[in-house]
Amino acid sequence: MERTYIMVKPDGVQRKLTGEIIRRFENRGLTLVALKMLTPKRETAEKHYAVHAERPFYGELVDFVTSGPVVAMVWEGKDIVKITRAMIGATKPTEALPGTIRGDFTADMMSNLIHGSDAPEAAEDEIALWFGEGEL
Ligand code: D4T
Repeated sequence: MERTYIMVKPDGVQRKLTGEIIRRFENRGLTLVALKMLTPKRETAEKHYAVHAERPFYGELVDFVTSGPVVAMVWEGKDIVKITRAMIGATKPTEALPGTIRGDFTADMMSNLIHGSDAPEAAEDEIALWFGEGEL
């Protein structure tokens, strides 16, 4: 079964949207298989966003995601990556449709509440980065 890595970012935790986000995924019938709260280490956040290392927003992005507790989760289901990405909404605020998590709760590109893996292969790498063997 396909798995994905979902993370409620520090702004989502501070705004008390963790329950709302989990509720949406559970209502859809998706399966939560692992969950923990942690304040990310800089090294983990740098690896997670390594694809953006050369982009001008990289430093701010790593600062942001390490600024407080996040809720790290693994969700499972058929086509889970595509389904959760559709429910999360687009990265650009102008393209995040109403009805999506970003489209309903944020209009900011950086403080965008939630991360979801963008491909099954990326999901497996991210799950291995954020969770130890015994945590799954
Ligand atoms: P994440 O990875 O956090 O789930 O977000 P997305 O998958 O939707 O978007 P992304 O990886 O392209 O970007 C990661 C993160 O960086 C912020 N960002 C992105 C930004 O501040 N300025 C930018 O120009 C881009 C492309 C927003 C999300």
